[in-house]
Amino acid sequence: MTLKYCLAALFASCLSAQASTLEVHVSTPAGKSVEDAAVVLEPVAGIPPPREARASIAQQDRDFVPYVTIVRTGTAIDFPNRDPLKHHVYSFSSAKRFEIKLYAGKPAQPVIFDKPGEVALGCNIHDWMEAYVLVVNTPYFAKTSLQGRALLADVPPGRYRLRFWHPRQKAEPPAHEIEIGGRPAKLEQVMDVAARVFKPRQPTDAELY
Ligand SMILES: [Cu+2]
Repeated sequence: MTLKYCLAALFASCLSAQASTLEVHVSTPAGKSVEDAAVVLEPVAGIPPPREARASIAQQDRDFVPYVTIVRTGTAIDFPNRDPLKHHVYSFSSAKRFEIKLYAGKPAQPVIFDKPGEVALGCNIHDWMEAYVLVVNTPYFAKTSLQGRALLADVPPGRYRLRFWHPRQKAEPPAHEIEIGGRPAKLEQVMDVAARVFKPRQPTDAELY
């Protein structure tokens, strides 16, 4: 095989893959950028085989970090406690019911998020702590930044169901099918999202709860 042939074959295989990017900007009806929205592309045909995935949601300064996490079904999530006090993380959501009882440091076992759906997290000790996990059946997803932008990279060409989700959405925008081709695509999405209301925090007491 000559070098020239090799390069030609490599070029052809790149062309056949033609992975592309989708950039989305999410804003409210009033035109304000929406942070923490999930942008999800579900392949209409042929979901790629699952791969082992790991994520982390920390407990830091008596809050969850980050506020929103998007993972693929089957992902193992660690809940490291970075505070010098104990947390007690739980969820009553049907997509994942669990609790990690009063603990410090990093629990030995991660929690496996094995069902698609939305999971609301709380802490038994600190009532104001809240965070969300969206579990999706696809490897193609992204979360919007403070500027309301999400970038989905390396998406293979094909037809996808595009859906949006936000923990404080007033209504989930209807999902619709789009075609991802060989070229980068951009689109705008409007989502009506309520402002975040922070529950009052208690001062740290001497018992370090
Ligand atoms: Cu806590």
